[in-house]
Amino acid sequence: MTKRVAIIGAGPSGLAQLRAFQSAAQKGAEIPNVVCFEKQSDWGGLWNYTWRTGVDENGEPVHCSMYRYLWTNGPKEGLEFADYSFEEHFGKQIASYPPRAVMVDYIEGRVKKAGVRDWIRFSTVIRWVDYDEDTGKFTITAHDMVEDRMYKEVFDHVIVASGHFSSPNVPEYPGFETFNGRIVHAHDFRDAREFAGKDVLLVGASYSAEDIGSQCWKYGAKSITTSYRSAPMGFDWPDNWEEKPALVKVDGKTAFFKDGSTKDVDAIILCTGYRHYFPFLPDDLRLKTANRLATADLYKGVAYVHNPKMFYLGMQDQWFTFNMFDAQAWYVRDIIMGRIEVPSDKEVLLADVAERVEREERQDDVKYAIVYQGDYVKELIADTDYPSFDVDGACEAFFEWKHHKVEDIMGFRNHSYKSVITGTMAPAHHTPWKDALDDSMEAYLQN
Ligand code: FAD
Ligand code: NA0
Repeated sequence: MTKRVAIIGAGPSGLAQLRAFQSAAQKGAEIPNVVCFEKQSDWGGLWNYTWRTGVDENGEPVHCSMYRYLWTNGPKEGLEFADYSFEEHFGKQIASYPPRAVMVDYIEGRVKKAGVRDWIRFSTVIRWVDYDEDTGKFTITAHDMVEDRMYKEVFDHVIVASGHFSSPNVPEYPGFETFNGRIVHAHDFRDAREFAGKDVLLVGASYSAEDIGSQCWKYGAKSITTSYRSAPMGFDWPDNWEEKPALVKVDGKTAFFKDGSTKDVDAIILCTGYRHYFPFLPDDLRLKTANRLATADLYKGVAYVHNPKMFYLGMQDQWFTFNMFDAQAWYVRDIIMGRIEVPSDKEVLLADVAERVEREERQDDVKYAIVYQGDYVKELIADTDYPSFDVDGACEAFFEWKHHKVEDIMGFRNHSYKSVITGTMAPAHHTPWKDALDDSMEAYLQN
């Protein structure tokens, strides 16, 4: 009997999985019956922008953590699909840091070409997944929000591709209850113009703090203060941007920091990261991991060691994104289709995880981390027919990107890099990032 495979989520990871199966079918293989469940009414995952915050039109938590005017924070040359280049999609090479709308168009282009949209049940929330030891099968409970109908279906495999940058980690500080301004988590940040003319405090010292602070700066905030718990970001910030150590408390509009200094602020944006959150999974199937390169409990970073019929995509902290999701999706496809064997001895699976953890912890260095994840991508694609590409070249683009950020944090997006898929150099964008206020696809493609 044909196997049945459930994919939870139609973001970049879930779509990679659909494309992986479709590409095998295109080459003449008999593929399983694949059903993808997506709670939003459209595909794209985090890249599917909505103005909504809190709950969506169905009363479900809003998935989107992206915001207006978001441009990719790393060069597109690090994430390009090996089977679908930017040049194939746009008919020309484009600049290296596209805004969100351009990225959505690119993500969609590949799956439209593959013709997999009708494999997806949109506006359908997975409420629960159970595994039956006797039958060796999973039962999923889905909620069709259009028909308002709950139903169960049985599958041989479940692939969780529900993302892990959607459920916010929201700390509380003394004085928040009586703060005289807006407090919002990065997940609910939408439009930097809201903060024009304001003194803004961002708590956190990672990508969200850096980029949301930069957006607020670009769109006219009066001042930016970022507060770090472990270490400052340390860039050469503009004059009206200051880095402070950990926030201790607020009183009225005044924020107090660990070094005894204070700052009066109008708004606080918590850029304090996200949690791996799977409310639809019981204890025995639920991944519990920190946001790191070597996730807990995933053999080869994808197969759940406590039940290797179940898979997770994209659960790692991410330097590589779309091409890593592809590498994972092709690998998972080949396990499911019997082309790759998962060892039956659980000790072997656990040893694989332990080795990855140990290797990740060997060095605490950005270059090391990039190469580590690049090696992981290489490791997976070596065993499948995913088109091999110059992963070392992609790592080089990341190294240059890091260097360009140190040189000029508000100017790094003006640089261009060479595609590792087509070998062509990206053109310089027509307008420096700090002056480019229009983030539409039409404006971006005018080069
Ligand atoms: P997601 O994109 O999160 O997609 C998961 C999907 O699962 C969603 O569509 C969701 O609706 C669905 N889902 C969740 N729960 C259920 C359920 N119970 N039932 C049914 N469906 C469900 N990466 C880059 O490469 N470049 C960038 O510039 C970049 N910018 C980012 C900016 C922000 C603010 C954030 C938060 C992340 C950014 N990322 C970026 C990283 C991002 O994680 C990946 O690009 C990518 O979106 C991950 O894809 P995914 O499919 O794994 O997860
Ligand atoms: P992210 O920055 O949202 O990126 C997610 C940060 O929060 C760390 O600095 C951490 O400090 C701090 N933090 C956590 N809990 C805290 C607490 N209780 N008090 C104070 N500080 C706290 O999250 P993380 O996890 O990187 O950092 C959390 C993803 O979103 C990334 O993959 C990023 O690439 C993506 N992103 C992309 C873009 C663009 O492309 C923009 C934003 C985000 P510590 O001490 O733990 O280091 C444009």
